[in-house]
Amino acid sequence: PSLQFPPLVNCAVELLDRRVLAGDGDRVCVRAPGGLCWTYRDLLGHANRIANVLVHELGVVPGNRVLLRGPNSPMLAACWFAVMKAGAIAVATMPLLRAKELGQILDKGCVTHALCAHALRGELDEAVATRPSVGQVVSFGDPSGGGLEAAMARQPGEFDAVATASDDTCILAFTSGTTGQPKATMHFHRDVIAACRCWPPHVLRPQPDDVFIGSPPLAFTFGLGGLLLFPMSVGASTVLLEQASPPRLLDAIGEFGATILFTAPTSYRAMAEGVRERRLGAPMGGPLVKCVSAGEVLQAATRALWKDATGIEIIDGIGATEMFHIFISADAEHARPGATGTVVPGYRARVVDEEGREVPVGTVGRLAVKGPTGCRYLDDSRQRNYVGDGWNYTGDAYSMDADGYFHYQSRLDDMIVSAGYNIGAPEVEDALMQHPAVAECAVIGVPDEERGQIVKAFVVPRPGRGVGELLVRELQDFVKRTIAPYKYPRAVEFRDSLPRTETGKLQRFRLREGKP
Ligand code: 3UK
Repeated sequence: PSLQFPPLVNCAVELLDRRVLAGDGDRVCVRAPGGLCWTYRDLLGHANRIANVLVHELGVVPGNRVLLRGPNSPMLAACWFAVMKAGAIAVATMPLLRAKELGQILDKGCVTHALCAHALRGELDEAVATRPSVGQVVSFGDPSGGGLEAAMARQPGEFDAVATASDDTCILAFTSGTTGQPKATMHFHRDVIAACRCWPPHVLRPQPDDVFIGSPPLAFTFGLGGLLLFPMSVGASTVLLEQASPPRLLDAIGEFGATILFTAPTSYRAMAEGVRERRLGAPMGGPLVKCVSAGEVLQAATRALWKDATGIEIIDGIGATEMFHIFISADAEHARPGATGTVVPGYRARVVDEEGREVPVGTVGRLAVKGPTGCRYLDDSRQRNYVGDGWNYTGDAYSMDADGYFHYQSRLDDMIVSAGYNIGAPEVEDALMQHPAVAECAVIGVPDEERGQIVKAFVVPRPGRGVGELLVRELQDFVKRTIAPYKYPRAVEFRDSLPRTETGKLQRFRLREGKP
């Protein structure tokens, strides 16, 4: 697929209007629990009405930043397409954000308008109260009527999309923040289309009759691509769930006959317990064919657990908000346990040292990536620090093997240095996960006078496992037998749960700060 774009491109027209014009208007596009089912023509009509509300009732002009807020739902998807068609810029926010964080986003993003699910108004209203620059906040899904739906009823279902330039910004994506500081990245109309033409056709290879489902929020580019743009790019359908906890997701896969699943490693681990009896995987006669994991390292133990329970080999992929979506990945046939995969066609990737020079095969260094979708930070100082010569320097330590497979080591700031040894936290976690008493675990370096740092493990035991000194010693011996002995955790603490972001990422900084 071409990565060259004409000067004028509107991504909503490419993905939605053209699909209806091409005769796919009656195909099912979006479904949700409760029986809601929209065809491509329905979604286009709703998006057009919302675009008319934005432009004719709220005074949105091209380039305005419109905040979007809601759990995953067909209405949120319609709002997203409306913002695109109006030539405005979508600033989508994670559902769990509080007033303080929303305030930072409103300020940084220079937001002027907001479309917000009724149930999530509280925190937004609090943030907007002290910010007169945000002119209009309109609710959808208000059970007492009114709001966006009432305004839509006054508007026609046709709207001529604004003729945006292919390199007009259409998305301000805020990173989910494993370090606590949200960063904003910009994406253009052409980036949205480029993302649909790189990883999906080369690795996922979806078909028009596929049914997509998953947990990542549409406010996270992993979810926006996986659960909205990629299914629509082939005329497939998607299921948008307001609640996608592991048990609900399992129920919904069966209920909707989902064939392609997107979620994070922690969710695969949690679902592996309940999935076996349901026989959801195609190798066991169920509907599910492809399972995608991203957002965090996929441990070999998690891959094996899921394969054992469903018969399905997970498709791992590393992506980033900065790059919009996945740029290193492997399909099920090419998956190698312990490796994320090879570079996705359209991208280039290499491992470099501190001076930006490529390091030899097998050497650990910083992952650098270049491609059609990244990276433009909203603020210049970040851009200077992270991007050079078109290369995007990620925060990840990787090595590349002779076959071009990239092996994740750790986040650069998570590398533990103990008595002169470099130890990647995920490697120790992977070893611990193979022990039957361990449900979840996290490893950090803690200061130590003698060794500089020592390896400390936080372990969530499986239900019914007694914890104590005996298990500590057993886990330590187990790690020593599984990987190089000097990597074993000298300290072990048991926990009921681990701190994670809304996107399933472990927040190691919280463990380092000693926060629960
Ligand atoms: C980590 C992974 C190991 C890695 C994302 C797919 O996660 C996404 O974006 P974020 O900006 O975070 C990026 C960082 O997350 N990571 C992501 N995937 C993997 N580490 N293996 C993986 N498979 O540290 C990376 O730098 O929140 C993922 C698509 C779109 C995305 N935005």
